[in-house]
Amino acid sequence: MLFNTYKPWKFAFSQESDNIEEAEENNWGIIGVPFDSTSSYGPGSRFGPTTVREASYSFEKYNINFNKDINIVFYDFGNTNVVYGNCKKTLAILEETISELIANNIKPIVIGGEHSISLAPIKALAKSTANDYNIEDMTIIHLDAHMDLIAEYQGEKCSHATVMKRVHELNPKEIIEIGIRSSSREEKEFVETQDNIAIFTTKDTKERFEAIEEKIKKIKNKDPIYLSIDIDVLDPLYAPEVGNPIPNGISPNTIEKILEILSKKNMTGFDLMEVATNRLGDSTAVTASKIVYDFLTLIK
Ligand SMILES: [Mn+2]
Repeated sequence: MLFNTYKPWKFAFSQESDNIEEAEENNWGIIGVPFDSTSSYGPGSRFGPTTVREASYSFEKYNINFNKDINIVFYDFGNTNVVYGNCKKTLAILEETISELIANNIKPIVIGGEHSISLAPIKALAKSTANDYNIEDMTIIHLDAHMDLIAEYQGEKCSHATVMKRVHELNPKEIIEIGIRSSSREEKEFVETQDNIAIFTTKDTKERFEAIEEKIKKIKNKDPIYLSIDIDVLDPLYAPEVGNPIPNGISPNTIEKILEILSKKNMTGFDLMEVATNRLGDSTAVTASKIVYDFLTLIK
């Protein structure tokens, strides 16, 4: 690349080359998924990968909040093809792409797109033989206003509202949901019958954060963790442009604290979903981009 030029379709500070054959192993790779076909309220998360990446160019190499430079080697491999209107086909394409990443020893960071697509990277990690673990060892940390644990939504199994139910069917060690403040009775009753789903409400994040900290710290250091963030976990004041905004959410400060705890753990994958704006510089896109930037600053 020439001096004084930049590529706003690639995340800032990512490597120049995105040739997977030349990529260094044990690093992270960004994949965007511009899919929003099952969105039930606010559409537009197909623009998330573009607006989140573009917003990354307003951050410094030095991250003052953590007194750290962003010095990790990571790649931005662009967006996957999607099949609009077809959740299953889109997930199949993404799973194949993520499997290729994992086979090259690169851990996925997926930028959505709607939340249904989280299933594909988790499935790919679960199936991979390149890993020295299986899904029964994996904890999913899920930050969201919603549980996403409904069996079917509008008759569809493949939906943004059902994604954690599908993940749960893969039999992970545990799903820890944080920031919850919206649930159907069906979901709440389902959770009560399961011993590998822990729910921390938005109120819990404010009144007993130490319980969340303790819960995450209890995960063995060698055990893999996948982090899935639906940006609607934040209060709509910070992130108004989301598929399903719910008032009285958490603050970016809480996410910073959770990222700091997680950075000391064995992170195996990360996704950030549901940024639904097509406006460059929109506060939701900037806030989401900052979360990806903080993750990359903190992660080993
Ligand atoms: Mn949600």
